[in-house]
Amino acid sequence: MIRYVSTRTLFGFELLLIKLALSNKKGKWMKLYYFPGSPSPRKVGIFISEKGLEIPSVTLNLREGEHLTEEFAAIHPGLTLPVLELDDGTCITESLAIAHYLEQENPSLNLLGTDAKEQALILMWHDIATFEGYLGIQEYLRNSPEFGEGRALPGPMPIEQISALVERGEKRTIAFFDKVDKRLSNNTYLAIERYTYADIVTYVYLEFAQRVIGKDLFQDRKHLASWAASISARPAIKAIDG
Ligand SMILES: N[C@@H](CCC(=O)N[C@@H](CS)C(=O)NCC(=O)O)C(=O)O
Repeated sequence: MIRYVSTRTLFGFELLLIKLALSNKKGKWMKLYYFPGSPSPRKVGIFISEKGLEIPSVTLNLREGEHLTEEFAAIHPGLTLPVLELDDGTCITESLAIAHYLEQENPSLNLLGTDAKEQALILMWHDIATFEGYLGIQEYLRNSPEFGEGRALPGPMPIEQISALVERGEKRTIAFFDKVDKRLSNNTYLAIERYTYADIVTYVYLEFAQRVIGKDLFQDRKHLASWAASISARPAIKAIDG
């Protein structure tokens, strides 16, 4: 049983505090280690906002290196965000695993599929977006001189940059924009006929990629552009963007 409540509940905040107090037997509360400016934690932030959940969070500014500490390494030796720490101290990393856990515990507003076919299609588009979109833009960003040396991959091990991956990363990313535009030319949403986690993930990657590359990559892709406009107008996304 998850000990938090919908922000839409009138007495939600009081209830949240009572439940958190009850859950604090071992001095631990569920919390999300988070940074809104990076794609992986942002996906989970939107997922939580869509579900109307209130989960205490600890923000670690990745750009300032606030996650590169022994204290955070004790929570997650992989040194990445997001991390969901449960009341019993269990730490769940990997955004899809966190989303899966939260969906199981909070099934209303289904975002990961209600049957085998829906679930498979959502996971399929999740993986396409991650391997083609996310890894493409990470290749571009993390091998660019501005990113700094030795951080070409996240994690504790220093990995040197390979400058040729900047161009390859950009190509992969642009190809992903084209793929999404094509898919949306005869589908309203990416995976199935309604908004799902696949749309959240893809939207976060594309919007991030556009900012990183510094060009308007939406405007000439009209299907993608109108889908992105409808996603960005969602109250849950506006709520976390402030
Ligand atoms: N597979 C992980 C990826 C987590 C990840 O790489 N997060 C990035 C932010 S998008 C990070 O924490 N980077 C830390 C760093 O670059 O040092 C997930 O889906 O959550």
